[in-house]
Amino acid sequence: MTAVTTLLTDDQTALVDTTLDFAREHLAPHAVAWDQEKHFPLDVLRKGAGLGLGGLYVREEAGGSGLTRSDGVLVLAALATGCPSLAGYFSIHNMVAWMIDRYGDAAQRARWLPGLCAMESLGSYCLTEPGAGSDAAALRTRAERDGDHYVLTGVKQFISGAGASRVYLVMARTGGDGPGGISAFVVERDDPGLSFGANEKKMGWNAQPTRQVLLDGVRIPADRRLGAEGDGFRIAMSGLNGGRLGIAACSLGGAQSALQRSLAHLADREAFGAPLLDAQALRFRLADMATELAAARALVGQAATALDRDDPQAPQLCAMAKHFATDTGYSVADRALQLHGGYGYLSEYGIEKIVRDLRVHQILEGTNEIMRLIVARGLTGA
Ligand code: FAD
Ligand code: 2MC
Repeated sequence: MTAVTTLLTDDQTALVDTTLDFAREHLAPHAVAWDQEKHFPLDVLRKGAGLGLGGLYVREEAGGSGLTRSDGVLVLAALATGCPSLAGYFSIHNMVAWMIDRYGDAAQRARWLPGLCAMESLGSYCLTEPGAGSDAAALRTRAERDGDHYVLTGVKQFISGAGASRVYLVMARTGGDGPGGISAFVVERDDPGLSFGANEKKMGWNAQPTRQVLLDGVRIPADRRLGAEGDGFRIAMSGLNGGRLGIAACSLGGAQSALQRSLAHLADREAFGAPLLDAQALRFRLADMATELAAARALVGQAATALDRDDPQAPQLCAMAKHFATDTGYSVADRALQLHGGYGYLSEYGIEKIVRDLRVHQILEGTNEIMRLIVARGLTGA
């Protein structure tokens, strides 16, 4: 069985193989050190951009790779076999680039997309606030219109890539309460009034920074608004549909790597006079892990197809896939740690890092409780 999926077209196989090579050569050998040193490897991101990883879903005429979501999830899963944390950042960056391509006008696309596709500029997605996480439509950052400008004031919490990124896609309130009062803006790192909190100390995802983004009267021209006033929440949510699939794919790749390491370890490790791989209880556990991953992969693929077809059920399917694949990924990685015995608990084996990295996938881009809420609303219509 291939590392990431089965039943691929020839083009998809080539895409996956190229990305697996990149992950094997440029991510995997350094993943443990990046985690320990909290190093965000900008040079490696740019190398990835050389393969088209900076604009996965951006149209080709704007410098992107023009991939479908079905192809994109394969790429992100392959990347995550090398480092789920860095793959997770690639996913977020690509969510921002896609939103600008999808909702930006020609001038906005020309201004930001070349740099984003080359990863000379990195992107950050700024929705969450200290007082508004799951209930994102309760956000309080304000964007006050002042002639040809907006003035943004507020605090964004837990922003991936913050400080390193140049392009900040910020959701802010231009109108009244609720989702309809929210608009989307691009703030640039050099805009006066923008600053960042400390790099948060985290359980995992240490190969990328997470900081507060502080907006203190940031004055930007009105042409930095993406879409119409009041469209910001819908734009933010439509970005998250694809983003959630990206995170789901990163769980698949991280867990696949943990499974493969377990196979190698059990084949190598002897106890009671035979390789551990001969123990039927452990073989059954490996079979369960592989089966559950295959089921998760199928659901992610189905949701990606729905998004590619603009199916009205795509948001629900993306939520199902995110919830199912990230729960499965974490559970598979945790079982892989157990199969490694004490060695699984040592940093140098890289397994405990995968467990820590995959844990947050159950929380970010909408917690798995919120994913259930979205699915249930789809079922009940309310
Ligand atoms: P809360 O909303 O306070 O939720 C607390 C608990 O209550 C959770 O278990 C939640 O599921 C549960 N809960 C809440 N409401 C309900 C309900 N109605 N029914 C059932 N259960 C409920 N955000 C960004 O905008 N950009 C980023 O780049 C970004 N990166 C992140 C990186 C990291 C490492 C982390 C940890 C977070 C990141 N986030 C980012 C924020 C992330 O999206 C939020 O943490 C997440 O959406 C949950 O919000 P919260 O932390 O405020 O939890
Ligand atoms: N796709 C498309 N449109 C959507 C959508 C989706 N997934 N979800 C909501 N909308 C639309 C919805 O159709 C409605 O549109 P209209 O006004 O045309 O009717 C509008 O958005 C408002 O939606 P709701 O009425 O459902 O809003 P509500 O406030 O009740 O609930 C909820 C929205 C809970 C689904 C949303 O707040 C949510 O997803 N919360 C989780 C927050 C989250 O995912 N944060 C992630 C931050 S990013 C991150 O973590 C990173 C690591 C980058």
